[in-house]
Amino acid sequence: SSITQQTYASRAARQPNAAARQLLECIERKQSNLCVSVDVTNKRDLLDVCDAVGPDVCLIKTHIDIVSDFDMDLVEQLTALSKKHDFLIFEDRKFADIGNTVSLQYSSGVHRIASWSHITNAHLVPGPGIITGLASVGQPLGRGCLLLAEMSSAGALTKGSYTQACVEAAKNDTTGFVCGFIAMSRVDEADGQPNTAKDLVILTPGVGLDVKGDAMGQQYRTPDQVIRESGCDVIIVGRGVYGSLMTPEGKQDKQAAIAKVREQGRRYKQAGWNAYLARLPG
Ligand code: S5P
Repeated sequence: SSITQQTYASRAARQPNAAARQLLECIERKQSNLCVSVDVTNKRDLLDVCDAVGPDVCLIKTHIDIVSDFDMDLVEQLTALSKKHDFLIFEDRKFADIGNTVSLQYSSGVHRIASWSHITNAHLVPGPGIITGLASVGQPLGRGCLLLAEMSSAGALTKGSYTQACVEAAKNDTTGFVCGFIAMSRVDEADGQPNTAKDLVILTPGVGLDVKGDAMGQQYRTPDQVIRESGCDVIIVGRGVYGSLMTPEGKQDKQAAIAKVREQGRRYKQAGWNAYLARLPG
């Protein structure tokens, strides 16, 4: 049957990739298909948001290169929070170079992403060598990689035969490292046929309940549109959750802002889970 008819638990049981299996198990355990994208530029805010929403998420997504005061202590504290609250970590690095270069970017530099991030992602623009390069680092560590098959922003070029090439690359991947996609729809079943071959998880950004987009091309849909109507697996929410921290009032009264962040986290968690329950067969 279609992946959209199956429970997260049954999919976890047959998931070969360790990171994706842990993610599906965590989703089931916490009844949360919410990933919060914490796109803030200092350590304190990043850790405070993670601590606030931690109980309500399966996954925290980072852009580690925007953190001005980054150091390895941040990674240690983030890892401690992931254990305290039971969530996985997804560094949204969007690798996009030849295999040899991405293997170095993934393992080394100041960020040493592979050492702490359970999941990362890559563009297929350079061809399948990017998977070989990243897998040489990540697969021995039990990490997982998502291919950016579709993007949320207006005018994105990730469509048609490019999207299909990403799907083929994921289905044909022999490293075991590719475990799914960033996509806006159930791309692995785009031909209308159930994907019975290989379970692939679909994580979807561009999710908001209150606004339709931003001034730079971002486009939002609701958790129900993403999970129930489009058959995706995880909602990724950034400003919809942490936004109150960025306002002048939020900067003045951080405690009140963090309380609002926690509240939004609960709201999106509930919306995402309700949409999942609504898509399962009666
Ligand atoms: O197509 C995409 C892919 C990604 S990973 N569109 C996106 O918006 N993202 C990321 O999701 C983006 O980099 C940002 O970190 C997050 C969306 O943030 P929001 O504040 O718009 O919810």
